[in-house]
Parts: sequence; C-alpha cells; structure tokens
Amino acid sequence: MASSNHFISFAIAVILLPAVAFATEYVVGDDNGWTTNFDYQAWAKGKVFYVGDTLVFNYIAPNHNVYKVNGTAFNDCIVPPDSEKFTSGNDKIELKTAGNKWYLCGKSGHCSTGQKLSITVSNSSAPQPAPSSSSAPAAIFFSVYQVFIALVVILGVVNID
Ligand SMILES: *[C@@H]1O[C@H](CO)[C@@H](O)[C@H](O)[C@H]1NC(C)=O
Ligand SMILES: *[C@@H]1O[C@H](CO)[C@@H](O)[C@H](O)[C@H]1NC(C)=O
Ligand SMILES: [Cu+2]
Repeated sequence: MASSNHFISFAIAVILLPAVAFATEYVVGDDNGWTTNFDYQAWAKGKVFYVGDTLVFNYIAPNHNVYKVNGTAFNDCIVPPDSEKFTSGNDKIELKTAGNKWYLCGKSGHCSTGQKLSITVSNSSAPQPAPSSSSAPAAIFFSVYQVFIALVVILGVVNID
C-alpha cells in the first residue's frame, strides 16, 4: 500500500517537474560577473537558452549597466535612446521570447572592450520537456494497473474454483 502511494507521488512529481526544472538561471560571466575585458561570447558558447530562462547580470551598481539593444547597435556599440535599461547591479532579465538578444554596457568604452553579450533564445517547446511529459501518463496507467493486479492477487479475488 505504502509503495503504491509513493509511486503515485513520484509519478505526479514526474509530470510537474519539467515545467519548473527546465527554467534555468544563468549568471552572466559566472563569478566574473558583468565587466570589461571578458569574453562573453565564449561564456555563452555551448549554452542553450530557452524561453523562460533568466539572465542575471552582477556588477557594482554605478560602475556598469545593462542595455537591451538590437543587432546593429550591438555591432556598433551604441545605445539607441529608447533602449531598455537595467541599473540595479543584480539585474534579472527573463527571456520571454525566442530569437536573438543583444545586451551591452552603456558606460563609455566598456562595450568596445568586450562588455557585450549576444545570445539566441530557443522556444522551450522544442526537445527537452516534451518526451517526459508525454510518457508520464502511460507510466501512471501501468503502475495503477500493476497495483490493481497486485490487489486482486493479494485479496484472492481470483479464486475461481
Ligand atoms: C536598431 O535600432 C536603431 C535605433 O532604434 C534603428 O535605427 C535600427 O534600424 C535598428 N536596427 C535593426 C536591425 O532593427
Ligand atoms: C516560437 O514559437 C512561437 C509560437 O509557437 C512561434 O510563433 C515562433 O515563431 C517561434 N519562434 C522561433 C524562433 O522558433
Ligand atoms: Cu560597464
């Protein structure tokens, strides 16, 4: 009895997990934080960013900032006047849509010395969560079926004399 309860709890957890577990928080530059003279393209290389993930920019507040810009501004290290700006020093930016995203520091000379990050965000509906959430109902069905059969056997309901 206890084991069937455990199994059902486990099965429910398996269904609920993908929604939460795959939202990753990325600290940009890891322990280096958001600074000049760091290769953020090398940092981003090999990482796969999904919609729902979050970027965290850590820096000492007045010394840097984060602007979300477009590709042209990124390449030229300029900040268009209408750009979204972050200044807290612990800026958490959720990746809400798929596509290319560009960020840079607006302090004079910082972008041109490497304080810029470009990433590509993928639709989260892509490969990861899909298989586990679609196989979970089948797992529950079979476990319930097995528990039922076990009960039938234990209770001796199949006493066909
Ligand atoms: C980037 O933004 C600037 C200023 O808002 C604009 O003039 C330019 O056309 C934009 N470039 C692209 C590729 O969207
Ligand atoms: C992401 O998914 C949305 C809705 O399913 C779609 O409209 C959009 O084009 C997709 N974007 C990319 C980059 O695949
Ligand atoms: Cu800076």
